[in-house]
Amino acid sequence: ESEKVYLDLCRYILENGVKKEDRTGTGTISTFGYQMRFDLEKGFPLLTTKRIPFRLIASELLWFIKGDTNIQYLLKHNNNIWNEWAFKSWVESDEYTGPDMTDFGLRAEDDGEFKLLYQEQMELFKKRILEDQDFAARFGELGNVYGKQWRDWAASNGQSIDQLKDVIETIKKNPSSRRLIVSAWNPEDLPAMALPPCHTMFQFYVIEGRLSCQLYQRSGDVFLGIPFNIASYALLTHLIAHECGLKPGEFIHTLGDAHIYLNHVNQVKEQLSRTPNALPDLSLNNSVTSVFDFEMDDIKIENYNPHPAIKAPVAV
Ligand code: DHF
Ligand code: TMP
Repeated sequence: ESEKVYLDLCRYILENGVKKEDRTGTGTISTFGYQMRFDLEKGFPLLTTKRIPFRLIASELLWFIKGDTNIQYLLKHNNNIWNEWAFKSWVESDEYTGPDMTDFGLRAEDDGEFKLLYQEQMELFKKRILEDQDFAARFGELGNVYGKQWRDWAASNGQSIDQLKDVIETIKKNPSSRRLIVSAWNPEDLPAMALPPCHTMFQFYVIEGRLSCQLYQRSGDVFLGIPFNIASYALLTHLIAHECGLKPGEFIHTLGDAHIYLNHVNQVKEQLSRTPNALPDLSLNNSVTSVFDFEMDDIKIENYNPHPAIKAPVAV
């Protein structure tokens, strides 16, 4: 089963990783340069050694595909995975007058009283993003993140480049092309992003009627982020293959700084003690033909039999 390559990555870092300080102050064990291959014909790579909430992955991907960069869309889909990074810019703004939220991620971990205060502010923030359009426009925005770069890259001549649409057109017209690339890494825009893109660029490859995708991810949170990233790019590859009349081939995941946060080590060990089950299947609504028309109800995971979820704090 192809989940083994992920478990091998976890084992590799536990055994060979080196302690490394990081931006969030949490600390990691890290390695540089690692590659995993997933054969998409052998099942959909949604991990079974812990339950992964697939609907969060699907709604995040549809958000990217729509070119949206505001967390309001995610909140409407009950998806909370990007809240902390929008909340951060809110509590650091002049308009915020509530209790001090400096380093809320770290402090919520070791101060129970503060955690309650933080959760209360976060709930108020979410409610306001959903109910107040003007507030959402100013503080739900993550800046020029993935959706913006994929669909509306600002060119120096003032025009906009739809990289995703262009790459799909080229896959159809010229599948042997070696230039099937989408880049989220826009150096000019980095200051205008809540988080510089982790999945920085991806390339497609067509051979014998199969569409493969390789992602270069500059920074990978092996326990929390990577399982989402694997499933997200596997889903994107399926969606594009579906539109182009191709079969899905391989997803190749190439990592730069691959790290396990020090407060995830016990969770990783627990996960490694479990035996993987068969991978699930992906089912797409055949009446939808364009990648740009998919909605949540058109995307289903079947035969998913995971072990229970394992909780871990996300480093902000
Ligand atoms: N920062 C860090 N430090 N690691 C990340 O993985 C990360 N990922 C981001 C943004 N910033 C990040 C976007 N993607 C979760 C998963 C992916 C993700 C953000 C968060 C996460 O917390 N997953 C939980 C379940 C969350 C839920 O059920 O709402 C998990 O257990 O997988
Ligand atoms: P960094 O910008 O300092 O590298 O921090 C980003 C952290 O978020 C890092 O731990 C990697 C993680 N991450 C993922 O693993 N996958 C993702 O999709 C995103 C957005 C972040």
